[in-house]
Amino acid sequence: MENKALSHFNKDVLANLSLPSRVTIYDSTLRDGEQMSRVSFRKTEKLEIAEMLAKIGVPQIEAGFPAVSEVERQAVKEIAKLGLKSDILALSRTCRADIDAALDCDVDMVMLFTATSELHLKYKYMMTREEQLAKVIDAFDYAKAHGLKFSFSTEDSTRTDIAYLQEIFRLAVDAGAMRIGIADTTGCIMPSALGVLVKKLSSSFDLPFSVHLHNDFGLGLANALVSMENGATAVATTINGIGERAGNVSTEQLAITLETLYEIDTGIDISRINEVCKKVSQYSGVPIAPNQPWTGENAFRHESGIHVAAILSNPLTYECVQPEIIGRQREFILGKHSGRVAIMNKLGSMDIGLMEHELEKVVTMVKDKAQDGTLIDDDTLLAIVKTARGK
Ligand code: HCA
Repeated sequence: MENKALSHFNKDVLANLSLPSRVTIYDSTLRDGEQMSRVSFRKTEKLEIAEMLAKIGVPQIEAGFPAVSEVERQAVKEIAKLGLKSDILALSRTCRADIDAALDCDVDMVMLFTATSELHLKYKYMMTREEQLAKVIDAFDYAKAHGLKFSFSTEDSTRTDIAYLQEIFRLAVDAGAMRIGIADTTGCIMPSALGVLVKKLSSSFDLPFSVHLHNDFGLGLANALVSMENGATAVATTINGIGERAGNVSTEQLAITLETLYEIDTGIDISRINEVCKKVSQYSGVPIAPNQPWTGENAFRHESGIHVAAILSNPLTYECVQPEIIGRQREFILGKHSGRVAIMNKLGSMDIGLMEHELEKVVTMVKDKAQDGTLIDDDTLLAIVKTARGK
């Protein structure tokens, strides 16, 4: 289906951006998503979610953090054994015990990470930079000695000084990391500042560059986009944006934005992503808000009489992405903002024809009845029609 989402302002700006031809979305629903308070997937649910993600073409799945527990390790192991077409990744701290647990799972890539900010070094690790560098070098040597494919990222990177990030990434690059990246662990960086940071770091090394972002300020998606405009080629996401605290960048929002606004290939079939969102909502117990972009029940619902009349003439008037593109359907709702055209359209779909004076009455009665927020469903409308006809 033709993409009609682009405004001419977007087109003008896109023409001057240097964007990657492909962005790798690595979905962390099963790892950071499950770190959300009260979320705990059963192993069977994890396997099913991984299969669904692979089926819709998510290129990489961060399946878990094997060192967390034996149960976690078994789940990652079984996901890796499924033979899915997505690459399966596992998270690991930069220590031998974690690497051993990840090795045991036989995943496609192990994601080594360590926290680099002074705050984390002093209060979490109680370690100096020199001690940290020695630890990281040992982990890289151990990974290499075991023929491990690994990436390396730094936690709390957005509160770390850039020279230290460059120093530690140099070690990872020299040790043969497949990808390097940063995490905005507390979701505290502004888009414009992140753009500067990503540009400096990604242009310092000839390696794919990833970002893992949190949504504490609601800036996750904006930060993902600005990262990509400045050299990032991989973004961590979670279905429905679930994750620690306010969560992560949502897989569906990023995929739909890249495919429609940026016209960048993600490999993901966005027409089937809604099914995965519903399943993850069911298994995580985290409901999808009615106004959630693209997947919320209101995302393609229209009530205002002005909107409905215009959409009936051309849907683009009030929709930039057509619901069919993401496997959904448009809905017209009758309520207190409804107008003649919307009501006539609804009556037409129910094969009900009215005289002009009857229609006038129905319009007034629909608006009156809906004043307190009551939704006018088919039965209510039929009752109103009967009254208007004097029956
Ligand atoms: C966490 C770690 C992390 C980063 C993981 C990564 C974060 O706090 O659980 O580097 O890929 O947000 O810092 O998810």
